[in-house]
Amino acid sequence: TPPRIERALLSVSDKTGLVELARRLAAAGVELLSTGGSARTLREAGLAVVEVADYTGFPEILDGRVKTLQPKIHGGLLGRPDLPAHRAQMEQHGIAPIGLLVVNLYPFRETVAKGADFETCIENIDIGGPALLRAAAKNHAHVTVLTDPADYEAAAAAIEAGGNTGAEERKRLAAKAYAHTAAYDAAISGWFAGQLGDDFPAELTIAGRRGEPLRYGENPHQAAAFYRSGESRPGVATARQLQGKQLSYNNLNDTDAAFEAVAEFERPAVVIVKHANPCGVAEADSLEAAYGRALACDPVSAYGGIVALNRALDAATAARIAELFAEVVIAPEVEDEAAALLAARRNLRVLATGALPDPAAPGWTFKSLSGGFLLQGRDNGRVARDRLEVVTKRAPSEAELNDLLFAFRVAKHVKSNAIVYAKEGATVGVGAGQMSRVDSSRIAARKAREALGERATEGAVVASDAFFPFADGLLAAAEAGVTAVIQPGGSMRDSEVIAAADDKGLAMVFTGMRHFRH
Ligand code: 93A
Repeated sequence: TPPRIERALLSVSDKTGLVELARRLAAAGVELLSTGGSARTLREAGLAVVEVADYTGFPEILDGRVKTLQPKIHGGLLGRPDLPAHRAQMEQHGIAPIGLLVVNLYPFRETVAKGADFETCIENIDIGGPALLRAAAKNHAHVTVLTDPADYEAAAAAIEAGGNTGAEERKRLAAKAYAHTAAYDAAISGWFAGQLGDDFPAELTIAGRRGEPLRYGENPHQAAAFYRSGESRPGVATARQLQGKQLSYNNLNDTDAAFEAVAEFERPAVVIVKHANPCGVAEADSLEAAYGRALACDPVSAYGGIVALNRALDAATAARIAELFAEVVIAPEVEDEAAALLAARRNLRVLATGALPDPAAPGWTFKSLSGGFLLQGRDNGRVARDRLEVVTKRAPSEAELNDLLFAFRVAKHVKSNAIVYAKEGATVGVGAGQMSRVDSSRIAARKAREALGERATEGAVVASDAFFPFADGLLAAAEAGVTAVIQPGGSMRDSEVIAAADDKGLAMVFTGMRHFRH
């Protein structure tokens, strides 16, 4: 450990915990150097502070754009007291070592989030702060760098006890400082690209902050962590866990899929997800009724599933959910009586988000590949009733149309190839993730018969996430008894498929929009 810290430089925009830290440093005999606003805060708290401008003999100029960009400051942070040549040069130029740096940066992200104009955002790009952080972090063998008020307490305690922090701790703080400046620059470059209308800049950094710890990944031999992107939208990454075991990687993945899906519906709705696919979806006049019908679609798969609701979870629905073995329940709110009912299921994870995500919101999703990642706009497409094209001789009835739109919304959230049978606002069969569309059709029909009886798909409608490349998938649905079909259209063989639909007396509409999900 290097000798006692004699001098600290404090220059922060977020002044949380500043005065308390400075007080402890001063009491431990550390001299305080500081910039304009930070110095004022410290002086108002009765602390003795040396202004950087007084120390360097050079005033803050250019509206504060040049405050700490001075050799006496950077020399004090970068000089190595273990090298005689460094010590000699520092002495020659009147540079005193600065053993502790406390910096957090101009609130660039917060300024952008507030919707500030271009000039204001530019003014909130911190230049001197990152330079200080990078200098101190490079010289972490001799300098402690604090970027986060959460680290103040431990540093103050170490300085009080022994005059300095430990070498390992300084290394950890240095890594944190570089992560901080990297994320800061990523935010600036991302914002700049957006200003230029360039969604795909030549270099892209994705920044995240580690969130809840995860025991392991998809499988126990895979390590995993959750990172928050800092995206702030209602209902997105706002979940509070009210009870239950720690969430796993698979829980988070499935719960995200379930909550995004349930947010698609206006009426009270329930989505039950298993392995990232809905195995039952229903909307009804009450959550309880929707839950019953969602569960009935595939109660075998629902075991160990995720239940997502688009309304406050009420006691009646909670009582029904308590009968099932579910992994997670997620809802915008959880009524007290419902929470009390679920408390008996001690392992069940219950999440309240405060809001629903907006399915139409823009945004990005990415997927990792060997050697890189794919970035795309999120699938915020929604098919409007008045944009459907009726392609068969028979047009769908009003009731069929409601079910068609419902089924297509569900299909958007089912892995391709997705085939969804629905009747009266509930799925009756879901075929997911097959390599051939006709297999998805057959699987969905078979599962419907098993769960709901021979006649389950009779009078139902069917949705396909992408066009039927051949008539076979549609014929399988017709065989199962469906009366109406919704699909994007656009196949080379559309006319064959339409002829087959007409032949079976089906009504079919084209959406012109595909919902692949892989
Ligand atoms: O405008 S700067 O890029 N130029 C500088 O030389 C400089 N030095 C520190 N911004 C600079 N800072 C930043 O000022 C710090 O990173 C901190 O965010 C802020 C603290 O200013 P004050 O103490 O006046 O509130």
